[in-house]
Amino acid sequence: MEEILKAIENASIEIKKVIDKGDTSKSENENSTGDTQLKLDIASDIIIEKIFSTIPSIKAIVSEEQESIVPLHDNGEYLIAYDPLDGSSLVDVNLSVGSIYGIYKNEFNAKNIIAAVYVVFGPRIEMVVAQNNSVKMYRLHDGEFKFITDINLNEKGILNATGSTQMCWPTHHRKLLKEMFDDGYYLRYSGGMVPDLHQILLKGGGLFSYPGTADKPKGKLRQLFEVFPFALTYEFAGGAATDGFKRVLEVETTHIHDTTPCFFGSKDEIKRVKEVYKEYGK
Ligand code: P6P
Repeated sequence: MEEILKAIENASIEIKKVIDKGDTSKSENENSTGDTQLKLDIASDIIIEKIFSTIPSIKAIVSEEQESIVPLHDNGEYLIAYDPLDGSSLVDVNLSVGSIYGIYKNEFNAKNIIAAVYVVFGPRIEMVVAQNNSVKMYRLHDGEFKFITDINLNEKGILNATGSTQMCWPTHHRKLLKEMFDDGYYLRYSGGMVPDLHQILLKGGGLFSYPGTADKPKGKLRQLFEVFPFALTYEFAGGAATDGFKRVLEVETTHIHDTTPCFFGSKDEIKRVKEVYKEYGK
């Protein structure tokens, strides 16, 4: 694992240089989910794949930016699914973006995820590592990632990050969110999954939701390289993650680009989500 973490550190330093160069124009291509790829997405993906290909312990990788599984080393122990630069279109308006990595053993599915890493490219570059039931944050300083703090969520928080658009929310989802705002929660949503979830972790808790919606009944966020890594991180930080009904880490994967409705948060907020969704059925 250490060599994988080092590789992610090195890739992040290279990705930062690409972000600073600032070519945020669109490429001619679309990724497998139909998103138009920015040159930033492709450049970040190339950096990560190149570095991972030098690590014998990595058996195969899955990237948001590539259609299929990429085999690397037959005798490798780890499988890595990653989103090289999530929310990359936010670079255009100078908002924070991030990379997300799910580290799996044997198979790309929820029950086989063993660790997660995300990197936030914001005013500072911070890497968060979830493994062995702990969540640790490191910050890039003078070319080195230095340990800053362990991250733990409170039982209940005060932030509410509300994904998608109100017109697409199911009625019961709208009711849930309105009741939370009436209880004094603060809306904190940038449209970047990594900074939005990072903020809730660092500010002690709350709820991030991206439900099944009228336009995306199975949600928008991808299981292997967005949802499962953050679900593991939130659980290791003392919180929880659900699809509205069960642990998100019990969701079945049938295709490497599958999505799922997802809610991440402190235990109290996730309990509240499940109560509302149970009452309304779907
Ligand atoms: P919406 C960015 O495109 C992304 O994949 C995540 O980073 C983010 O949480 C979500 O989409 C935002 O989606 O529909 O709320 O704009």
